[in-house]
Amino acid sequence: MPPIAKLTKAQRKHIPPAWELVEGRDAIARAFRFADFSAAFAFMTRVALLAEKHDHHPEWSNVYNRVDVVLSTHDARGLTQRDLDMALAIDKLVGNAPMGDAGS
Ligand code: H2B
Repeated sequence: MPPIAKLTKAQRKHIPPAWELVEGRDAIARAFRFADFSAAFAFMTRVALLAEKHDHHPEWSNVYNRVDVVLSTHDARGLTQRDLDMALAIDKLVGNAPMGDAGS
């Protein structure tokens, strides 16, 4: 992958609203909650396919029905357009699924 610039202050206004900045590092996070483990893992499988397609991979953890996703571009040591694209693609996956959002 070619080098990519970190997001400017102006570009950061376009961070999708469901995502929050992580304290202490240049990254964004969103917590998802699902009906059960099976639904959570199905979501992770779909995100994994997206990650391979985008060649951009999340940091995440899963406990039963909860999936915590952190996005940051390791090659740039911070947030880039790749993270925004990935966040939007993940948001699109969950759509309006009733249990797709764990809130904050
Ligand atoms: N994912 C993330 N989150 N950041 C990266 O810098 C990154 C990645 N780089 N996935 C990709 C893979 C790189 O290592 C490969 C070689 O393209």
